[in-house]
Amino acid sequence: MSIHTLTLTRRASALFILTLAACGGADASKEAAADAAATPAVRDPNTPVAVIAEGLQTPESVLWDATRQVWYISNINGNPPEKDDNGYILRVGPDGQKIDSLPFINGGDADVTLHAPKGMALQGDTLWVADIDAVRGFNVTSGTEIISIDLAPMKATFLNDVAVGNDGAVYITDSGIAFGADGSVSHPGKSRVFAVRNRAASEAVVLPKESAANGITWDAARNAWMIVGYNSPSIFSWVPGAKDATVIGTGPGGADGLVILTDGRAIYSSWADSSLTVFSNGQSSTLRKGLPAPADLGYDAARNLIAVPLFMGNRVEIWSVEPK
Ligand SMILES: [Ca+2]
Ligand SMILES: [Ca+2]
Repeated sequence: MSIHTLTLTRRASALFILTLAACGGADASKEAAADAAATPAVRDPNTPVAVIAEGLQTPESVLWDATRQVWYISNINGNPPEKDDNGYILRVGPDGQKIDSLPFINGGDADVTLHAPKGMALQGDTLWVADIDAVRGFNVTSGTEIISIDLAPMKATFLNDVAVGNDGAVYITDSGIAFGADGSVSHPGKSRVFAVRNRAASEAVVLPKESAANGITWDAARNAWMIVGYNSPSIFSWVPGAKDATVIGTGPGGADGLVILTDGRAIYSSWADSSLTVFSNGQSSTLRKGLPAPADLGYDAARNLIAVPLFMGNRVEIWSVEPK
């Protein structure tokens, strides 16, 4: 299997070169190429900066590692709740370049268990990954599985997003959902957030029934967690230690990935209207549409890039999001 094929879309500079080459021959082409090299390409806001188009099977989450300058992409490979031990995590370079000839972390390997990896978070040299009813820790350099924390005894059914708190704990959402043979969604579990401290899990907060907690991120300005649900239009805030979450706004629903930009705006993906939606000053507004089944977002703050895994399309698009 070919793991990677990369499609870079540098439309502005490429078109410029092609146009001049057609008009002016080889010399003009060389000059244009020199100009393009000297001047950063102007980003077309309606074209992704990069597209990772092959080697992906049901990608759910993308995570940017600023230290190592790589994107991690989790691939469910099959049904999201199925324990088939064939999930995998790929690494690609800053512009989506191939790094690994085989998946970096592969459920197919004898010493790795990985069924349907979803959200990821980095803590030191540990890459935490949500995997149905377990959260697994891998060494981020070697890919070796270090630890697996089983949340099945606490009746987790659909662990989804992972984030590291400023208290050093690892927070994991549980959507609490299950899928029937006909694809119908039921809610046998709670919509909630787990905290893992010193390898011990506890229930941090329970959200409204059937909201299907999904994306979670720390909101430093609010000194609270922000959480969105796949089955709720509500945007939740939870202050650590508080008994309940509160609703701080609404959006289109079907929410999945959630990031907060350096300018303080939150951006989340919505399956309901195939969008990236901005949440700012208590209001949701559409940033970009035309992104079907957009799952858990990656964010490179230094380059103002958001990576969007298109769950049904087996591709990841990296978009430029300029700060305000
Ligand atoms: Ca799988
Ligand atoms: Ca998710």
